[in-house]
Amino acid sequence: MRIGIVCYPTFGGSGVLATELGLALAEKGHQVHFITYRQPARLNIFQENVFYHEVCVADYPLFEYPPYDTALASKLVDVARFEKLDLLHVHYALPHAAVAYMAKKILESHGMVLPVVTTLHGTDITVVGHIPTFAPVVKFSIDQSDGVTAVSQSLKEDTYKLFDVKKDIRVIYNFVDFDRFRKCNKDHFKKAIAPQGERILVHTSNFRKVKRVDDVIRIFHKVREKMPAKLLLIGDGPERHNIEELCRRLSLCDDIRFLGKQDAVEELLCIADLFLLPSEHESFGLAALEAMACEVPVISSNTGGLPEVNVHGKTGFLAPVGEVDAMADYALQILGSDESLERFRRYALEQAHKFDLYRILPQYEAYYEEVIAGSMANVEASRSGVNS
Ligand code: GMT
Repeated sequence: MRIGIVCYPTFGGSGVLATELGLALAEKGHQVHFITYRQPARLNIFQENVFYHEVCVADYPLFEYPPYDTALASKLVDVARFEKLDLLHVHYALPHAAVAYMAKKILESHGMVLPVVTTLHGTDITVVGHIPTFAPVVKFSIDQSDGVTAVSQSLKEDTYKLFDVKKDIRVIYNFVDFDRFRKCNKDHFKKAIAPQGERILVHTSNFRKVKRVDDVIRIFHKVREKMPAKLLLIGDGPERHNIEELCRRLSLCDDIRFLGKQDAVEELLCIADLFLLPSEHESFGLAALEAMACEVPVISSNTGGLPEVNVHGKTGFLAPVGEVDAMADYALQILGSDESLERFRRYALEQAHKFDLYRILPQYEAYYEEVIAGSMANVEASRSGVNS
């Protein structure tokens, strides 16, 4: 199959997932074309069957806002026609689903049918997508997609709640690649970070408000009062400055390392004892799943799709958003003894296996086939309608 993939090429979960999906599809023999404004962060190795098409937005003095959507639509038309794409898979509804719809309509005028699958990732629905500035376009373009998937049951339900969409939404969970995310020996890292054998807590995110990184610091503060511990913060984003200020105010700087954006997150997860994800919204929590694959238990909020990933009392604990005290108590419960930590580690790994790439990938392939068949059937039906 020849598949076009559109995503945000940044370190955000949707871009990571889209890139990993494309690479895995290519490995299975599909031809995959990434169409983005920058090379996706994880598209950093040569792979046969993988092609990259950069979207360039021409500048012009009149443009206060360069028209990226138009540039992307034009690129999609060009790539779809030249590479004879069988299907376009866009990740994150905003603006990708609307742009895909425009490209599809232009291609129809050239006599080409391009089925479009839209994957909803989270904030495109729960945070930014449903504000009045964007909602009518997001709703319309979801309904116009030939196939729509959501990364959790909770996100599917939120989509129906927040938008009056008619489309049947298929849940296909996010996945983890165990070839990459698995327990490994990085004792030299561990010694450098926690020379006295302190417990290591980790948080990864894009440091946006929705991640509540300040709660991460407050949880760590409470844990740190009861046991020697270190905190690794991986990622970067708008809240970074405020978080640094908070660390200083709480005199935690010696025990917290800001590591910035890291390519080899898995190597750091290998030395972690606990992962913290106290987000305000989280449709799935890919970062938590990657931690669990490396046998790291998770303390998270109980929002969105997190309860579908993190199992309370087994793979970690969940608490309502903002309940820092409860989260810290749970953290201490897990970290309190080697025996309890090992038990949580085992369950975390077992649960992560349910989201193994090799279980999820065939679901996408089957769905693509289904959507293509449906589109073809619609074309046949409208042709015979015209002829009859
Ligand atoms: O907010 C982010 O972390 C980025 C965002 C994205 O789309 O890049 O992540 C969303 O998609 C991820 C991949 O499907 C999910 O694992 C995250 O839970 C989701 N984030 C939120 O819902 C806040």
